Amino acid sequence: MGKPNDGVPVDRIIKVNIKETQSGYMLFEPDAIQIASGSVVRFIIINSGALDHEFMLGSFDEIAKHQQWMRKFPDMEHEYVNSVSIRSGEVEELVWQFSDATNMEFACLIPGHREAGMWGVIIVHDHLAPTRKN
Ligand SMILES: [Cu+2]
Repeated sequence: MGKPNDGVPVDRIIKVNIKETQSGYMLFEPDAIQIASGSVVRFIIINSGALDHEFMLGSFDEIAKHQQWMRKFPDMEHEYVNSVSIRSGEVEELVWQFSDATNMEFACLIPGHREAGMWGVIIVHDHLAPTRKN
């Protein structure tokens, strides 16, 4: 899975844009990202929407569990090392060191947002060079 950056240099910067469509979808662009195992990635998350959003990284299981929890306690303040909040019009960063090859998810777990499209997949590969560009 991985962990927050512990000071090692970043291998790659990935920009993720958040947008809301007129038909009610809320989307991450891109929504599928391939990453080399062992690499350190700085995600730059740009909230182009009118609402505040979140970017949370985790296994599919972790994201599903956290989504249940957010439904029960929608107003609870929370802070996690694998999550960042991005207010409308703002830009935030999350640095993550990926470990082994696996599939992960990123999502916004504000109630209703993941259902409106705010999720994507991260495929962590062994065979990608760490410096590979998009
Ligand atoms: Cu959201």
